[in-house]
Amino acid sequence: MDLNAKIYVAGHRGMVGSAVVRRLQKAGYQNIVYRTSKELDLRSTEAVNSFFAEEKPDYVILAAAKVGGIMANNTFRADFLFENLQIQNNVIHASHEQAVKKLLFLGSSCIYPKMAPQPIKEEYLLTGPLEPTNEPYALAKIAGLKLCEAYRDQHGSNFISAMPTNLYGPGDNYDLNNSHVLPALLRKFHEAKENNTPEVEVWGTGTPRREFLHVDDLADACLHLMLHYNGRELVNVGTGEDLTIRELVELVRDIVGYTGNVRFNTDKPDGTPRKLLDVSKLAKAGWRYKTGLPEGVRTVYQESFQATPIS
Ligand code: GFB
Repeated sequence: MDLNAKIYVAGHRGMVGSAVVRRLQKAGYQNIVYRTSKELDLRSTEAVNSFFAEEKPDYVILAAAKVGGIMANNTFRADFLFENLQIQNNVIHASHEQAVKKLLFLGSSCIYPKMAPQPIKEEYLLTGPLEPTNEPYALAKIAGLKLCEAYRDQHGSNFISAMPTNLYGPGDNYDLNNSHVLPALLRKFHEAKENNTPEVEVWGTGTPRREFLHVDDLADACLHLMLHYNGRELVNVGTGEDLTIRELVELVRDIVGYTGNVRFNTDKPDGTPRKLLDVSKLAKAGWRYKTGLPEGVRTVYQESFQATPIS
């Protein structure tokens, strides 16, 4: 990928896409193209085809998706399945039509079976039933990575797929109904501290385990894969370390400095009990994460709540 190559980053305004753009710019890439969703509706086949015919990107990083936390996934089930299928079908097919040299498709660790052995190796895909709260999203992502494999098999396309673990970082979604757990906890504890609220509600039992990766590390891994990985098999991207939601709650509470009570609302879903990724494949390809969770959460808290408060 030479520094003048034209790289299309789909989803450049999202947390992942914006981190990818920052990482590419830092590496000196000069010719990054992107469109806002107003300028280009990725759910429209016609619009995507005209965009690709006009721009003819050399490389594509597909970071556009409809995403959200456990509640959003479980509530907007049709949207998560349908819109993600539309976006990825359009972008992957147009990349094939325009002979894109290489495409990176981004999935999620929720593609693996709910009861997969831990840590989860890439080969455990499709060996058991999915976690029901995010089955529609997971099915869309499985279809996406299989589409990449199929274009490779049928046409020799260099389309690769990476499966990141739970992500956090700048530009995260802090809407309490739709967000993931980490931004939700930051916001809940921050507001409770500001308002002297005696108790904060946390969802589920606190026993599920989750792994968290700073999005800048994911962006670094994406560049690494674009430069060094051309395999058919998907690649897990994570830290290889996890903690319970209860431990995460303690960590975030300490960083924010909230001293009130925490109540676990067990009427809310827990989701999958554990989804720790086996990251040895990526380690063999020469990549490791840099930002530890306490450091990452501290930075995000400072940047998102103390420098420019979330409104
Ligand atoms: O991050 P999260 O929404 O998604 O929830 P998943 C992780 C865990 O945190 C669950 C608990 O056990 C939640 O019950 N939790 C506790 C909370 N308090 C809260 C809270 O205030 N907000 C939220 N959101 N959770 C998503 C999938 O699963 O992860 C997607 O639905 C995707 O498909 C994404 O894979 C990475 O880790 O359960």
